[in-house]
Amino acid sequence: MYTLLHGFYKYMVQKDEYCVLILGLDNAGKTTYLEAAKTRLTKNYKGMKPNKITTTVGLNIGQIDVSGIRLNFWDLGGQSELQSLWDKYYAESHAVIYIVDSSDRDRIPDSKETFDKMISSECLRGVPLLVLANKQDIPDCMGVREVKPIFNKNGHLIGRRDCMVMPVSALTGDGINEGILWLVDCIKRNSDIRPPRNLEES
Ligand code: G3D
Repeated sequence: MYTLLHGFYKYMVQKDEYCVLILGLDNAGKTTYLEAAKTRLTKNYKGMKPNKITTTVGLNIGQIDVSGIRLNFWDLGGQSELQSLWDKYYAESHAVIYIVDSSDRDRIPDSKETFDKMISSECLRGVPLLVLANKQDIPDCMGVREVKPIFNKNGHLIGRRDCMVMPVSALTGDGINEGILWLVDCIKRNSDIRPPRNLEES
């Protein structure tokens, strides 16, 4: 009887767990984005003040429960010497959020080159991709209409995976929920190919 009840309890509280990588050049806003996503989507999470957030060096992690699943975010450092570590995480990931600093036109080619290298990886084949044109609150930044064609250019590298370019401001929080909800749908749809890890709720 105990085994039966325990099995039923496990079934009821079990959550599918997925890993989402947050990538992009240094200063793109990865850490700010993760903090903003946690603040918006986690009950009672107060969040850090923007002036306390420092650029990603190494790895920041965060967890959000949304739409019945658990997302584990890995925000990886974007400095060129740290980019070589990204591919160690590809095989474990279920989705990628790639953050672009839309206010820094000079670094767009660099960001695009890094993006192309990332999506060329076989280990990321078929993984849903959300490209965020961040810092939309800054006047004169590149709008999503300008960013989209640049990052959609190499269709053969993107392949048949779900891919979306969306505007966002990690600082004000505009666009955060929409992006995460879109990604959750894609992750669930792709779960036959990249199945979740099942965990008992802690
Ligand atoms: P990183 O983790 O990708 O390296 P951070 O980037 O999250 O540390 O952000 C780098 C800088 O960009 C920070 O400013 C941060 O406040 C700012 N930033 C991030 N997102 C936005 C945004 O949507 N709008 C604006 N206006 N600024 C943003 P500082 O001054 O601390 O370097």
